[in-house]
Amino acid sequence: MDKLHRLKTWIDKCAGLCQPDNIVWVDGTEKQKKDLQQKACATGEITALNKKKLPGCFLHRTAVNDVARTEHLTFICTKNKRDAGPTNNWMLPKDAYNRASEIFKGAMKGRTMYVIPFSMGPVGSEFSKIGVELTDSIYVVLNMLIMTRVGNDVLEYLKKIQIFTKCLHSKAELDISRRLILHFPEDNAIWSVGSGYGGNVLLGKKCLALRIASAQARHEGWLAEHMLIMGIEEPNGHIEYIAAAFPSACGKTNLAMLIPPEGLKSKGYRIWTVGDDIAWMRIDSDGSLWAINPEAGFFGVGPGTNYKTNPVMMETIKKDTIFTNVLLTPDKNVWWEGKDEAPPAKGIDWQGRPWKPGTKDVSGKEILGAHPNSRFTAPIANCPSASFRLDQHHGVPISAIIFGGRREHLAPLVYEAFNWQHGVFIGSTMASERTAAQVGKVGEVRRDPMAMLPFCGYNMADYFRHWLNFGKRLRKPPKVFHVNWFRTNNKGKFLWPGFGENLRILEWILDRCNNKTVARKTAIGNIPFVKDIDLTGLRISKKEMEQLFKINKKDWLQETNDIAKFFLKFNTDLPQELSAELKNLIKRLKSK
Ligand code: GTP
Ligand code: SPV
Ligand code: MN
Repeated sequence: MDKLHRLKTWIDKCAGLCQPDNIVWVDGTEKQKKDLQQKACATGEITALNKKKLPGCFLHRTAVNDVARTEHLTFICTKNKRDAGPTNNWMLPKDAYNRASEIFKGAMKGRTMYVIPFSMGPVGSEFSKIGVELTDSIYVVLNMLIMTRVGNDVLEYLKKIQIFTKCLHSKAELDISRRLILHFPEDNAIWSVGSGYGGNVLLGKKCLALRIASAQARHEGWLAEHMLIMGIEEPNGHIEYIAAAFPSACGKTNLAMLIPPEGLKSKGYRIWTVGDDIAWMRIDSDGSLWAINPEAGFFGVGPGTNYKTNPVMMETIKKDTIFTNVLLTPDKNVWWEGKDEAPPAKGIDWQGRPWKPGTKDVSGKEILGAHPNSRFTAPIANCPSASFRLDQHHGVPISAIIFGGRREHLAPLVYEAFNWQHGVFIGSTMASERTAAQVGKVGEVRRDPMAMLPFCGYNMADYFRHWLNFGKRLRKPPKVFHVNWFRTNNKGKFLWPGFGENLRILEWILDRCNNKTVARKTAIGNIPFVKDIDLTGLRISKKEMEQLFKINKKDWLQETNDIAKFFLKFNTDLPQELSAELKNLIKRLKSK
């Protein structure tokens, strides 16, 4: 019996629907990768960049209306609507398959269907999951080769376990009115059609590793989270690992590879990057929390990335990187707003049009060279701070969980939850100003529990319950914190310098985890005494530090109204522990 029989039957069925001219299996070899790069260059799907300055690098431009995740076209398809919950778009599986089949039908005529067997996590690890993506986009193949572990060893492992997520993708006509991103947790399947943008089409990432995996994790007793993982090593060799959830484009990548600031250099810290976007976390036999990064690459935001904000990433993307929707310079280099060097005198913008600095559109607004959500795809192996434990099957032990978001005025620089349950409450009430990573109005505050609003593959009330129960199974739950790097003064300027300087806050967080420092209890949680934050070498006034930690009770009471409104969505499904936490918060805010 052919041990790949199930896989091949499914491929045949999908080929019958999409009608590709031929089918090519992706084997993960360098030779095949080079051939595909050449082929995609020949059709203009990608452009080879300057071989001296950016060896092995390419540029791709997406369609103009296909530059970010389209959450309104993303669905969780379950038999019962309740299982998708009030925060997800829902479709009946039967209807979803029918609607998408109409678009998939014959969509690959004249094209090749690529079969990509991939592993999220080290091949063969208990933590890992296998997927197979079928796609008609070489861009997707080349990205998946960077972002996941692809190749014949995956197929060999699949022969043993026989379980995989069925991922079907076609660009079809790249028509936004015929675009659907569908998740079938009950069938372990994903169908994505009509898009060519990262989060919509690299199906191992948000679709599998978060939406499908979160639903699996609930049943299997683990957590699939939108979190970075990093290690902080002290000179004595001791490494503490933390996991942090910030919404899209709120600083995960930057934190995961920070460079210690000048003033803390003498302390000799070294940072290890384990992951910048997704964490899969389990309770091990020792009763503590262990995490792996299921990905093998970064899909990072270009604009704002430079040698000052993120030198480690600048080193990482020097070779073997795919750039999407950035500006192309005449010498076949790339540029984006906020890169180190001044804009080139001329170039080709992200839409493929001639561009000069200061070019304005008809309404007089400046035209950007790179799209605000332009990205690069680079292998973790290129990263100078890549953790030596990336391929270890058990991952790393987690000491602290950090939530965070962009809040101009409300949230202090850092505060600590009183306990696990309060920590889950803090995570469940997170909110952030919207960024360019998703289609919608930038800047608008939206509630984004655990940074998972767009990525939770099941009813979020059940997700909160899962988090609450999870803590009870941990022998010593990690401490939970909330950070806000984005508070501004009355002139709209960031109060906190951020980036590498954030290590000063991580230092306090770890001191709290190791009972090395005391904190000040406030209505919202424990906050630092300013003297306990090492500010050596940082020019920040006492007044600014006070502003960063100011808790405005009136604003917070206003916030509790918004939280109550959000909780109402879940009706009686909301765990009673969370409404109790809200009540207590209001009581604390109203006292004194
Ligand atoms: P996704 O890939 O969308 O999940 O984003 P991310 O959470 O990894 O965000 P990333 O690190 O790419 O940062 C997004 C934007 O926030 C960039 O423009 C950064 O320059 C900016 N940023 C990151 N960290 C800080 C910080 O500490 N302070 C300030 N002010 N900006 C920051
Ligand atoms: C995000 O938006 O959170 C990303 C980019 O990490 S994407 O893969 O497009 O979702
Ligand atoms: Mn992300």
